[in-house]
Amino acid sequence: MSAEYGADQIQILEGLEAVRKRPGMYIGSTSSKGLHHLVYEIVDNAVDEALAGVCDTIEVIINPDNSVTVIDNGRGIPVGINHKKGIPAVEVVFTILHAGGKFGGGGYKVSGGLHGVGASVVNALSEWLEVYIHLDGKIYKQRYERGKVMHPLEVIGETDRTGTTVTFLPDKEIFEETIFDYEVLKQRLREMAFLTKNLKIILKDDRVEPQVVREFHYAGGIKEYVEYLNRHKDPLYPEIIYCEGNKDQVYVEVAMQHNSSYTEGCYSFVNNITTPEGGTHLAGFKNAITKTFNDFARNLKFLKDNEGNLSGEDIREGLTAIISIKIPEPQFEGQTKQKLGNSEARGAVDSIVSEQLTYFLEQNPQVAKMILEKAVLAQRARDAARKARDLTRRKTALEGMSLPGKLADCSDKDPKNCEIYIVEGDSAGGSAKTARSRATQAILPLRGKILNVEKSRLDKILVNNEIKAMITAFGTGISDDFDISRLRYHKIIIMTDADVDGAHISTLLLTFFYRFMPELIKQGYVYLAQPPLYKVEKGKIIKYAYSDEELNQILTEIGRDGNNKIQRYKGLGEMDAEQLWETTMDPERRILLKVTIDEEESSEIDLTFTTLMGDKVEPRREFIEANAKYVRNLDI
Ligand code: 1YM
Repeated sequence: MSAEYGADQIQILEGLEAVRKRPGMYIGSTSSKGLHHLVYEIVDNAVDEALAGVCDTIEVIINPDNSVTVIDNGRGIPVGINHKKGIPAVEVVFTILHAGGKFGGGGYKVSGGLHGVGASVVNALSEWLEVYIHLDGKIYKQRYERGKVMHPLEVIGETDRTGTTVTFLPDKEIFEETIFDYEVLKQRLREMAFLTKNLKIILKDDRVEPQVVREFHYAGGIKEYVEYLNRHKDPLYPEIIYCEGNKDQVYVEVAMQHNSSYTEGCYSFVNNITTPEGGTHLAGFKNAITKTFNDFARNLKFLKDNEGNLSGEDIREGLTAIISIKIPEPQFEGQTKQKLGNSEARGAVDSIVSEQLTYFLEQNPQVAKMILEKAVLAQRARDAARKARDLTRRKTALEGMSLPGKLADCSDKDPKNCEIYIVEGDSAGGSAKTARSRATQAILPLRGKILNVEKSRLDKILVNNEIKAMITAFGTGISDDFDISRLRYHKIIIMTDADVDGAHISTLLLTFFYRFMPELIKQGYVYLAQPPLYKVEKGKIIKYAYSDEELNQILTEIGRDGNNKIQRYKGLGEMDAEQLWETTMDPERRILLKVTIDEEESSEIDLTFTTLMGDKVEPRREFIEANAKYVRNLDI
């Protein structure tokens, strides 16, 4: 071993030591999310091989000890000595921290996203990692522990194939959570497979008997992705519109199809990484479809000469679309670095979509007609909604700000201190009004079920009394008028019975917030109250249990005998005001669940609401059965 090798080793360890000291800087967090990120980093390198056209199958195995194995059939990571560092290239890949992106040119790299820092980071954060390379007829192996090389790269056998296999065990000293979630990996790997036409990704879970195996392989790529996203909806026409092309070094792929719903689901990706905040590629797409459909609307006389253009939103009503581009040097902007900034992407997507969509619509005039008819209806509903809003605005200007009659408001006027409980039913509403702390807690009782916003356009939604009451109470306005700075309460707490009906009402309310006031959820203002399921009494002791496990725990504590009185609460109405305060409303004692949105999974959330609230019964039944264990905790 040369002296230089030793010197390099010291430098290497310092690099990986930095990763171990501040893992969050490299993988975002050390929570479950960061843990799963390790897998994506290794899979990304294999997907790069697929994008280079030299790999068609990737296998991911969760092993019984919670280590993960990733196998590809690409060229194999190079094993020759890297002249700059004096060690095999593969050792460089796993032990030297580089600032994202790989060396060696050519092709598009998946890396370049938020944490595209690669294999060395995974190695640094693993108790151990082993790499096997099948190359030039030989099998090479190297093992590392917490980033340190355990032995020089060695040949351990012969082979007639090429490819790379990596197995790693996440370090328990680093991660709060080291158990992989099969569903989370499944979701992301399926997305990867949709985005990479013809790549076969196999996921195996070896922790369970019998082994669980799923295979994702889509010859149609993003066309099949759109089909999948629309699978519980009614497509407006059978075709998936597809555009593809290259311009200014940007490779563009777009697939889209309208369905009969009123919500838009456009998802954009850059080099296979989701861009929840969009950016230039999404802007180019929106511009292209707005322009193209308005041209058609004029030509086909859907719009009269004296009528204004269809808005982008009208055209995108019910549209499901995937916009996926590949670009050599993506620049990400914005607070979370998830928004594409490259200006050449806007022009490339705009011109490719404009040209190919125009051609498609000329060839399929009946499809053009159906989309335009829907857009015109959307435009009328939007006009009607605006008029209704203007009317209420004028009315409130005349009469002053009049809060809904059912609202029992709090006296404090500083939103930071204030909470509003949205309560199911008048009787529970009554107890809540008695129980509350008047200074800071407002109560808004809702009568019966609120309107299912998934099945209505904005104009219908705005005349619904329960919804109107919420909008005025919150103070924010809705949709285009929405202004979060006018929010009157920084906690919006949904309080419903702990039964199926209660869960349904909560879901209706969450759907409404998610579709029309998403900022409420994104900024963390929405909560679910957790009423207790049981009251246990033994002599003077009274205890409440919020789950079956807790009930068991309490019974063990106080002794299981004939003197225990157990009451199962069926609804909030069964509690008197004092009990409601003690168990569900007292800030010192209550349990609140904060409702959050993971933006990276928004296509799945959309599907959840469609499934729960849409027209089709069968998928809803399947969803509820599959998620029954979550429904009880309202853990949406
Ligand atoms: C299970 C994980 O890492 N596969 C993989 C990685 C590489 C190559 C092939 C590869 C890339 C190139 C040339 C190139 C990597 N090579 C490097 C580096 N699977 C997995 N498969 N030959 C082989 O990009 O030019 C980094 S990753 F830098 F050594 F070339």
